[in-house]
Amino acid sequence: MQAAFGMSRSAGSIPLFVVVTLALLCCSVTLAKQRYYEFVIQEAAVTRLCNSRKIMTVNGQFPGPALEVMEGDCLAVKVTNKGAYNVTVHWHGVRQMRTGWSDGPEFVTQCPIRPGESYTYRFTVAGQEGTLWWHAHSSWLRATVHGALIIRPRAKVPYPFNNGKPPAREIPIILGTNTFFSLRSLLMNSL
Ligand SMILES: [Cu+2]
Repeated sequence: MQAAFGMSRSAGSIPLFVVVTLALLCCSVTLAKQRYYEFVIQEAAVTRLCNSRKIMTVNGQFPGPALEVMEGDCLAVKVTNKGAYNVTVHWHGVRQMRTGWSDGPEFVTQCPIRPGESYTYRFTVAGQEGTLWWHAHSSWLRATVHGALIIRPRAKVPYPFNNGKPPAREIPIILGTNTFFSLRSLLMNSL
């Protein structure tokens, strides 16, 4: 033991604990993925029940894009605001471990993203599996700026239901309210 310790401290050699730590780090890095997304907040024409109107969207989609990740993944989401209003994005239900500045409530953990500007949210989904959602955390914008965040178990980890097997079929369902009028004008008129 002493000899091994003595060897590890000799010039040019690497201490054993450093090798073990690096090996463990490499393992966790290979299991977890870095995932990058771009959200462009922009107005887009959307048709529902034969009625078209312009609403704020992410990438022109309503609901916005569903993000599919695995537990342990690191996410980076660059949000660019091409709309006319301040906005932030909240990752509903995600435990922000030491990344509170990526949680999203405007004026609580960050200043809003102003029109023409962008902000990159960086966080890890750790110790969580299931379907959450993300949404604008800015007044009426949350009514149309939202989407699913699907967190699957990491490779070789059983699902927490269905005897550990993946479900035969998945259909993300997002409940929302469709209006035929401008939510912004409704809000402005009610103040
Ligand atoms: Cu929320």
